[in-house]
Amino acid sequence: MSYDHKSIDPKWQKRWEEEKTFAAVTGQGEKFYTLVEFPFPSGAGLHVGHPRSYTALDVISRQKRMTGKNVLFPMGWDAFGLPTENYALKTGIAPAIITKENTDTFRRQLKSIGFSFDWDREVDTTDPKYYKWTQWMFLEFFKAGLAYKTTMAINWCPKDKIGLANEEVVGGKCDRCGGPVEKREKEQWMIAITKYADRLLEDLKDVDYLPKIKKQQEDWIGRSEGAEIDFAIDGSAEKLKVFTTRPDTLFGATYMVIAPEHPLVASIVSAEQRVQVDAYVAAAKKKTDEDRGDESKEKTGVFTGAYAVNPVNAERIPVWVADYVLWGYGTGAIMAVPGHDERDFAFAEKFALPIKLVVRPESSEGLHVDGQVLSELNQNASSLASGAPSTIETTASDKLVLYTGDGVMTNSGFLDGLTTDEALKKMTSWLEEKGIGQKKVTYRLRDWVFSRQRYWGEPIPLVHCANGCNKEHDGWVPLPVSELPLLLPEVEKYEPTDNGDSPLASITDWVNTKCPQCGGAATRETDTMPNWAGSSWYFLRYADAHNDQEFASAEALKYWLPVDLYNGGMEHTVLHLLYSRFWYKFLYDRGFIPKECGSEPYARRHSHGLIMAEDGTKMSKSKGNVVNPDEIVQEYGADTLRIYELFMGPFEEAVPWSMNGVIGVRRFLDRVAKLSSMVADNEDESLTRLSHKALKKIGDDIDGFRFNTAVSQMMIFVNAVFEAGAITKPTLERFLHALSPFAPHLANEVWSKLGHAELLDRRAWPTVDVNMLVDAEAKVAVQFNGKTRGVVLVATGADEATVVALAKASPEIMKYWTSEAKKVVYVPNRIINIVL
Ligand code: ANZ
Repeated sequence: MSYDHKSIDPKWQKRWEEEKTFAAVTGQGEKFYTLVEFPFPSGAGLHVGHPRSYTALDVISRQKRMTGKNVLFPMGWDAFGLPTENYALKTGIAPAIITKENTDTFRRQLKSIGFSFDWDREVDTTDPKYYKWTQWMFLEFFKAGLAYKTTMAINWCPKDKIGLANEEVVGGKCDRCGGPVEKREKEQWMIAITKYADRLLEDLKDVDYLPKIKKQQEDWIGRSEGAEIDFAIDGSAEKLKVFTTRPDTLFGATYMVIAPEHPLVASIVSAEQRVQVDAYVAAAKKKTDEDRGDESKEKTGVFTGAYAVNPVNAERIPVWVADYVLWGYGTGAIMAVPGHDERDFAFAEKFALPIKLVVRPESSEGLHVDGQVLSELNQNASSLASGAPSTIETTASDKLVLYTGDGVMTNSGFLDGLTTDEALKKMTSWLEEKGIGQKKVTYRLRDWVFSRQRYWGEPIPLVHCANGCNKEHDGWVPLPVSELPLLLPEVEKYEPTDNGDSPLASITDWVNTKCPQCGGAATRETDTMPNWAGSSWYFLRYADAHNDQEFASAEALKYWLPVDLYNGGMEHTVLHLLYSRFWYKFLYDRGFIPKECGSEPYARRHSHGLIMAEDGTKMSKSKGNVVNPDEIVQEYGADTLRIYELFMGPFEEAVPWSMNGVIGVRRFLDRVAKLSSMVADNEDESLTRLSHKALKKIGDDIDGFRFNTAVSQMMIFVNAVFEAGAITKPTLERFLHALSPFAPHLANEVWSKLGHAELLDRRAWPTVDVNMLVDAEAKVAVQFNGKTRGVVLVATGADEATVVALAKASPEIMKYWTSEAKKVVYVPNRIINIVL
């Protein structure tokens, strides 16, 4: 058979579609829910990166079906988003029209690759039938008190007069016009995800995520235990509150730093320092948090002219403003301990502030330092405090100045001699007793900024009542559920307004409405939701995609949730994963997700590596090095693309595209197509064995995400068939089963050539004959006193006596058998050692 993919591919795709081969039926048998991140349907069409994840989970889904599982493997569109809106801005074409065109293209492309999606469950976040529920969920957040409005700084491009999402700010510049981006204060809807911080952290123990993914979630939540301490300001009634993870080092605090945005800056600054401080604060406003947190940049700062009083020793210490302290973390102010903190150390060195040592490495005697002892100290330090970064550095005068590890307290009054751990506890209780501080847990995680001043998002279904209904919510009144979905009105222009409000704000007859509570005048909220909203719950909708009474029925959720396996890019393992876990937990708490589903949405999360261009750089439109999957499918066939994407390298690693690799895979499939003409009544027994071994390995490799080695096992098998020259029908059929999740079109075609009318996809995964996994013959090394002197060929599992007899029959071996055996050690099928 020659491999004519142009007729084979559509033939089987049509059959799958007609027979609804991959429809998942709720409630039938044992379920398995495989999920891939649904794409944003961009104008560029499908990228070869998409099929990497989709093919992998398609293979798993197809194989699970063959093992009897009822598999849900759905697809949909994350279709709200900036690229579509920006295109609409440029062309004036409505985003809904652009989206329709783009999703049609994506659907056609995905179908041409033969993915076993259940297309009847397709979802689209921009479909009013879908976003009705996104809006409904927002109102649940609102009713639960988790959605609130506050003034926040947004990224503002003064040239385009447009609010920018964080993704649109690249290196402090507007991604659209390249001009500088400023911060602008605006009222924003927020969602209180921080209320769930502890649970989002703790429940990670119940899920099976790649360790690096768990770590990213943990780091993003960033739980820190420490204390808040109040410092008096000399000559002022104001108090300066700091957050520290090291209250034990309080005796070593030699200056304070407050963030430029801190409200105390204005009130404590001295007359002499005011001009300098104001200029510094203005400059800091222009920097991004990333720039400010960048450890490699030189520290900057200004003295405020004010002094704080250290509560443990009443020392007056200067208060500085510096942008390495971030507003929005802790209290936005720190006590600086340059002897034990790297950033404080760098700052103190630059501004010649005093550095005081209050912790010394536990094991070093006599800490009077000279160059000699210091080098030993350095060694001690790095071997101290397992895992903790520890450094000891010197100034030009060779004075010990920076030590970041744990140790023993010194120069610290009532803490002297205690270990770091003991001192932490003692200092914290001392502060609590005196009423100047307390234990405090801080998180890096911030509440979720949920407003966008953009058009192409879900409208927020709230109105502001002019009569002041709903006082406890500042006059914000939710629309009744019967008025959902609140449709996105059509506009003429997609530009935000001059003051940064969304384009919806200029549609007065939409904005002006009636209060659902009192019937009086009211105005609609004109902000829309972020892209993250619709993607926070799409996996729930797949369970029951056409339900118009609920977002999904309890019955469907109970059956399908949690997702058994979720795969996506590492770029989404922080925000999307965190938002959707939070969203799910919230719905779960409100009783909208049955208890049986568990409190985590994804039982297992995996991730794939990026596909790079042939030269190892990122594929990008501007560089013209993007590979179009359509071309591969047309020229080499869908199965070539599928197998190539899995064969190109280990699934988790970034790998460059290679056209030679594609051609190599096509050649392999050409050989597969010829197998049906090699069928004979007999075959070499080793080929039968190899087919079982291959089946076993391919099954194991699928489970372990080692798709590339599964493919190479198939190649080994096909080569062996060509070498043998003949294959029996049962052996070929066994191989076709194992091939079918990877190359379903060709596998079905060859299968049908063997006379089968039934789809291969409906067949059971074959059982491995374990007896076939061992070779019929084994080579046993014959050793005398541990030295190998020869080899005998035995039937697998032969006993010691047989091996000894065979050895004795060999004159070559008998040359070394020079005396009576004292002892014989036999490892079946491998070694016999004769001790003389
Ligand atoms: C004194 C101290 C001494 C500190 C020492 C560290 C080491 P994590 O672990 O990341 O939570 N800090 C507190 N608020 C800050 C802010 N808004 N901007 C920048 N830095 C801030 O870090 C907590 C530590 O980071 C705190 O503990 C504080 O410095 C600093 F030997 O206080 B530490």
